[in-house]
Amino acid sequence: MTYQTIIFDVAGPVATITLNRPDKLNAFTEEMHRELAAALDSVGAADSSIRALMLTGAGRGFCAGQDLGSRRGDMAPDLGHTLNTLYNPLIRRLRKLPLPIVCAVNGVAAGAGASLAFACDITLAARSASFLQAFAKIGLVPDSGSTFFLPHLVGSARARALAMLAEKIGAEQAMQWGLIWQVVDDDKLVGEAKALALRLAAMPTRALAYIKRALDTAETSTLDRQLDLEAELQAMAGRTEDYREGVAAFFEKRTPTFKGR
Ligand code: T3D
Repeated sequence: MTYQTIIFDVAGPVATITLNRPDKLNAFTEEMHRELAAALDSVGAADSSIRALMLTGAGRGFCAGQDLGSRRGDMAPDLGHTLNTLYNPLIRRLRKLPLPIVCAVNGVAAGAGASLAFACDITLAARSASFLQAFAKIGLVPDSGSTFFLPHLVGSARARALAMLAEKIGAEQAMQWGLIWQVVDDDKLVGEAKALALRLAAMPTRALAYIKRALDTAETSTLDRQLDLEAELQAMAGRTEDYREGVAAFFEKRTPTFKGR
């Protein structure tokens, strides 16, 4: 498939998706949603040999959320429909993808662009990047998971101020508040994100997928339910080839070679 709004690149076990509408700071269009869905489906396909995904943006922005070009004028579009058919499936696809996702936020992440960064597993940001809950500025409600991610990541007080005041915060502050994992010098961002994706791709992929599932479930669970889920997931992890390899490598005092099986 050829893509117009994203760049989809596969190098060994790592796939990279680059949002590619730099003149609009990679704002979402329907076409971009369709292309992202297709790329994510191919990455997550049962016969795929990809074991980690990296997501970033082209140019000086990461993603400015919905392209407002199609929202101008005297009209009342059904935004619930857009969320149900485009944004929510995207966030669900990312969270359910049975692979680790590294996000490299190369510039401003605004509106649903910020939600996208928070939905990934490990998010790095360039020192010059910023995060903006732009929604209230245009009369909207944070979406694409932001009302869920924000309070879980930074607590209620900061979540409310970020969502209501719609003030931009820098990458350093985002890291200090726990919105992202690490800040990296601008010129090192892509290299570090690729290295991290490669490192994750050499890890026991199925165990990483189960970790994703356990942590996602924990956000709305109880200790009792988590204990049951951990037992279920550990039973599956214990049947993997990678687990046998991990234990064998431990006793043979060597680095394990995981195959993602
Ligand atoms: O509608 C639905 O379906 C519901 C779903 C909603 C999800 C959402 O994401 S709603 C939130 C939408 N996004 C925004 O409100 C953010 C709008 N953008 C900005 O606030 C600013 O552009 C930024 C803070 C992100 C960056 O500011 P700055 O000063 O660095 O750049 P700029 O000059 O504003 O933007 C550069 C260009 O990108 C500019 O185009 P031009 O004038 O050079 O031709 C600007 O218009 C364009 N651009 C930036 N964001 C968007 C955009 N064009 C269309 N849509 C955008 N969201």
